[in-house]
Amino acid sequence: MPRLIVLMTVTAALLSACQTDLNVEELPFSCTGPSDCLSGFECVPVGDGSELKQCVRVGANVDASDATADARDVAQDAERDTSVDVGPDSADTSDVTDAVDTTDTTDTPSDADSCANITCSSGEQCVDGACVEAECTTDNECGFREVCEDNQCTSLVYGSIVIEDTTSQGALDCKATSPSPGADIFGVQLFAADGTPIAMGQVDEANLTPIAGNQYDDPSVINSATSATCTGDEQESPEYVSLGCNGATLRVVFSAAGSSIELTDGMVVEIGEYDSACDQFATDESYQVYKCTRSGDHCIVIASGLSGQSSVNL
Ligand SMILES: [Ca+2]
Repeated sequence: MPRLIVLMTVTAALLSACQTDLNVEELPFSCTGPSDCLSGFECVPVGDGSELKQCVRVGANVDASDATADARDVAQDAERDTSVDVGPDSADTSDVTDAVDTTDTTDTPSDADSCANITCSSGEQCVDGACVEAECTTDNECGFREVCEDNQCTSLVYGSIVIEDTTSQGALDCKATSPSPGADIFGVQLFAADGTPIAMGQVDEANLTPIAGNQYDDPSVINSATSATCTGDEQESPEYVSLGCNGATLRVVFSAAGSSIELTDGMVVEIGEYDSACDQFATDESYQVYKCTRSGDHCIVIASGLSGQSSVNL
């Protein structure tokens, strides 16, 4: 007896749920003949070449693409029908009520993953189970500061900067005996447009040019910097990274409260370079700065030909 009560309770719950959510207009019911469908509906092939049929409103214009997309739903519904009777049932007055409810004329996608099993041809993308012309297939088809992602033009969101050393190989600073070849970066700091400090930069990626004589080849020293302005301490105990000339790169990100900071127009990045900021020595080293996405996949040059301490507008 307890088992029967449980069964009845589950069945009642299932039927209740079905009656609440069911909308006959939107659910494709499988059928084998006219007698399987409600009054006002007819049993027609789904249109994808299979033997599956479904009940549709008499005279309804069956969309071939919808029929293709819904073929899987028909199969799923058929499977569902074997466990819970949600098909047309003249004894079920709530279903009949839903069947004649024509107020809902919206074409709701039957499945959130309606594109999961659909492969579109080149130049097309799947939207709600149908292949349509893609908005883009390459970045070149998108606007300024946009990229093509998932066939849609998306605005770039910047979240890192790259400092690239552009010191020529023939520069005095790049000789093998130089203890600090290339630009010598001790801190990178982000400021708001009004000059308010926002965050110190942290090294996310470094590709230094290896030079045997480089005594300052640890990029992580930047992560301990508290300012991008020379305070004098650097002279007593120089803590900077020498990039190593000609193409070496350092990518820096900024974060606050554990979240990456988006770099927006108007912000300013201060780049602390040791030789000019702290020593006041003339230097023949140079670098340029890029603004990049957080991952570094997309970058644009925002300042070039820099030497020594620099303020760069983002
Ligand atoms: Ca140097």
